[in-house]
Amino acid sequence: MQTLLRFVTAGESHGQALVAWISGLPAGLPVDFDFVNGELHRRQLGYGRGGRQKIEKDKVTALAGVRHGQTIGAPIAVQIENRDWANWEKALPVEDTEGADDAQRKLTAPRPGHADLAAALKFNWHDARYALERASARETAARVAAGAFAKLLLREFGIEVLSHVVAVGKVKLERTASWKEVVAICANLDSPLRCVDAVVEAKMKSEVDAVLRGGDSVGGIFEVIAHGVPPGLGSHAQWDEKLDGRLAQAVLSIQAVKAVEIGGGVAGAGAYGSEVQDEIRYDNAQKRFVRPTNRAGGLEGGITNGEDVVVRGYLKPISTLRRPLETADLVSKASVKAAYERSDICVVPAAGVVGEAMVSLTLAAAFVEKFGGDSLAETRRHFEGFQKQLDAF
Ligand code: EPS
Repeated sequence: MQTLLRFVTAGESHGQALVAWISGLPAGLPVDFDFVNGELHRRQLGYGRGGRQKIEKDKVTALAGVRHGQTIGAPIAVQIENRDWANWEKALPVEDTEGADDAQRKLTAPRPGHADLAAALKFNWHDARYALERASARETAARVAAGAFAKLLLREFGIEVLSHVVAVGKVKLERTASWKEVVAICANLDSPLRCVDAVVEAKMKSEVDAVLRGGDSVGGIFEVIAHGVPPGLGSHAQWDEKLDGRLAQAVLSIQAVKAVEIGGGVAGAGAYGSEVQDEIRYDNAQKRFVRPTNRAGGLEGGITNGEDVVVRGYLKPISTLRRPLETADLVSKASVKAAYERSDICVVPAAGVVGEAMVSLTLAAAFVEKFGGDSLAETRRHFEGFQKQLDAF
């Protein structure tokens, strides 16, 4: 479905820069660049990341759509410089200059699990370089920049979106995390894996160490929680308006995510109806319908129900391995070992920050659909009108 709030990204992992274009935000939204850059910084953290993060210091430059520190209702364009470009300019020149072929770092041993082979076949390249450049998770920096703008809008209306790490490999947090715990762990930038339980986090760290020693990689699960979401976002009326489906697509589109879960969706499939549905009560003080449990993850019928929206992303281990798997060469077709340059070992905390961005962009799109308004003041009037309607329900 075509939404008013849209975003796209451009940029390759070792190109000049990443770019994000965001359209559809109301005018008059204050833009806190420290917040946007803080989000980019959070994405660069996490135990088990590779050497690239020592090179990059992600920061946005606004190219369009922001004047005097606020949105002006025009499309926003932001750029994040790739510091590593300096080391790649010769290998990946924009123009096909003389001698460029010699410097080209061709990659003909596709990594199983990466886009290398599928994209080489699709575009008829006998070199996986272009494919990996764009398929690389470096692109997610641009998503986080776009997501930060979505977060800025949501925050104006009391909605906060954060994430924590539920599992790294076989080490799993076996209980639910409260919103308060998630807020605290996100505020602690020194936390190695953003897990709310220090004992479990220590075990996760050991898991990353063991995987590093073995030349392997490890996946895991992150959980994104959106707190303060009003009821009524998304719609049951049409398949592509259902917000759970839209969130699933947004989170599944993140590099290495192979499954998405809303609330207790996976466990629910093996339980009885009476164990899964969340009972409804009316809280007279708050003048709101509430639920003592939130197994639905804040969504019923594809519509937010006023509880926290809870979305989990399941990541496979990343596909670049220091001890590579067998593959077939794109040119000779001979059996060879897959390519290895340098890589991360565990990206679950970083993927969680990307998950926050994707959930925020999806919620912000649904928010703009419901409340509309060309200026923030107009959006606020519509929002407050709906709050009055809820109070009088
Ligand atoms: C990635 C490979 C690595 C990661 C990269 C994702 O980059 P490089 O090949 O430069 O070492 O670090 O992630 C990022 C650069 C990032 O900022 O997240 C890949 O192949 O997907």
